[in-house]
Amino acid sequence: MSAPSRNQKLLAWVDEVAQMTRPDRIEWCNGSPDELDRMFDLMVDEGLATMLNPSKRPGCYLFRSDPSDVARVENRTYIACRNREDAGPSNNWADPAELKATMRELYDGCMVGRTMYVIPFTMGPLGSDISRIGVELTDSPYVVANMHIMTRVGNGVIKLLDDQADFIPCLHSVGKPLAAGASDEGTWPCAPLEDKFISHFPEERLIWSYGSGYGGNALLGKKCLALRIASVAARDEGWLAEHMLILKITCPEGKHRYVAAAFPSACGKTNLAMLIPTLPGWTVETIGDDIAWMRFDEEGYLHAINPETGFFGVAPGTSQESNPNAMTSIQRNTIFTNVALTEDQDIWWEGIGYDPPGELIDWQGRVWHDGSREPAAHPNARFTAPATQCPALAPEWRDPRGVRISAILFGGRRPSTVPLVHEAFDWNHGVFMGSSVGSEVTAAALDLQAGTVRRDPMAMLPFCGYHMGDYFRHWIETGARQDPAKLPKIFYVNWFRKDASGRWLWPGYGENSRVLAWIFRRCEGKAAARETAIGYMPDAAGIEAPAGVSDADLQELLTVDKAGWLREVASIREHYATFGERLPAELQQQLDALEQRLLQL
Ligand code: GTP
Ligand code: SPV
Ligand code: MN
Repeated sequence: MSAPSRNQKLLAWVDEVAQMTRPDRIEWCNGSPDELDRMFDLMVDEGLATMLNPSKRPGCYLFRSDPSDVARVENRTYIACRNREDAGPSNNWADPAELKATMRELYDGCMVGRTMYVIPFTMGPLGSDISRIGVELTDSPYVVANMHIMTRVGNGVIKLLDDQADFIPCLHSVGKPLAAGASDEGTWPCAPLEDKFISHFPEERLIWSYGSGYGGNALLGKKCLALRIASVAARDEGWLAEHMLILKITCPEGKHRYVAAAFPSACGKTNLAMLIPTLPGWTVETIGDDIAWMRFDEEGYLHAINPETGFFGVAPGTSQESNPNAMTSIQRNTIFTNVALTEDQDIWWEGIGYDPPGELIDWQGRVWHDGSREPAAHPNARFTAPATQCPALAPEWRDPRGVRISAILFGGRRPSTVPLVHEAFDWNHGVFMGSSVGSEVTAAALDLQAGTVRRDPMAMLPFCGYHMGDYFRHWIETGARQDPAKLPKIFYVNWFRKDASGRWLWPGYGENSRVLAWIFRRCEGKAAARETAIGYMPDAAGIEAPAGVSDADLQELLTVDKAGWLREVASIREHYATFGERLPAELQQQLDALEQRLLQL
């Protein structure tokens, strides 16, 4: 097929990569439904995909990946910039020239026996000045299919490229060349762990990924472009690229506001974005569930877009009870990866809300019975579903101007200390809150001491493409340029409090609407708050308690635990020390001032 583009930079790059990787053929993607069907047919033929029961899940396919290729690989993820210091303490650094030399050897002939797909895509609505164009070259039809759902692929982008629009080159290979005439024959193609590289060259706005076919490692528009590369562009250009959901909330009187929220991976963004309020008269609609690109407009208000067009959501735990909107979203046209298969060709996972209907095939293709020791679905099994299938999707989700953000929420899993909700005194105090976000881990999870907190500033620890100290400074400076009266209010929420016996103090999910309502009223200047050492907080009367939450529980959820917070201060001090001189003095001052306020209690 001749190349359907006149973009010289693009043509030259495709040519150069083809000479290095030597695919059998090159195919330009147009984003059409036919193309998507063809990818699925191809993968069904090769035994990589299973078509699910068309009367239960029309247009749905199941994939089982390799056990070495089930999640992002943070220790194989690199930020390759000239100076090591610019990558900061939270990133793996590599010298760009050395990393390229290593990877060129791996890429040499890596697409032999395969097709190289050229995927032109945009992150963000076509023609929005916040949007970015990327082109992914990949030898994985699974990636093509996922990119179809998660991004805007096709002819509209090709047109923009014809006018010589700039683009971010994203090179991807599964790292498994095929012998002449061979096919994958049911084996998920990828390279061994030590050959996997997820590499970013932020100074040239370039992405090179090798050896993994899964999720954020391979769908390069998502974490690689829309967060790691975009965070660097945002710093240089004065905007924000964040790991945040965006939701629309409407109060009983009919007024609406938009809220963005950053929680670490698997800490409830998809759930909050699709929440169904238990509080009568309130509604929540979805704009996005993972990434927000935000920019101040000429009037000084912060606007956000969701650069994606789909949800790549955690499957286990998703049920009619916990997230009905997600369950509806995945009814059709959805890719399932590493979930279990039922006898009637439907999906099943732990926490889906009903018992397995008979014998299953687990995520590794083995027969599985109820009571088997290992989970049937991988804990990071995911669905890829089009956003348009979400019943709660707000119509303005694709508005190129974005939506005006009234409030920014930070949060994580904190069984103790951090109250249900508190509000920052001002922007810099809010940046301080975001910079200190942490999530509690178990000994099993990360080989850390149980009960310790892994700090994940603004939920961006694995996704910030430069020095985190500079990132904090960027947040401070971005706010400082604006009229403080127009800045969004910043809140710190925690749905994960437990009492001494390990019982949840707060039921979460739809009941979180009670906290959103207080936040909404604060934005209107209507809700009362008391000033505490850690920020503004509601009185018990400010939050309507849900069933099962006693007065004493609510009291505990809304109390400042002085001893706990003094330990928190010490822990944040250690966290801050890792950033050295690049930690903004403003944040050190925030921490010192917090300590002083606590000591006066
Ligand atoms: P990524 O897609 O990895 O970025 O994560 P995410 O933040 O979208 O995670 P997701 O919404 O899939 O998180 C799901 C996990 O959070 C599940 O274990 C849920 O049970 C849990 N969760 C979500 N909301 C709540 C809540 O309000 N309370 C409690 N206790 N758990 C919650
Ligand atoms: C996350 O880990 O935060 C995700 C999943 O959203 S992935 O796209 O694989 O990074
Ligand atoms: Mn995420």
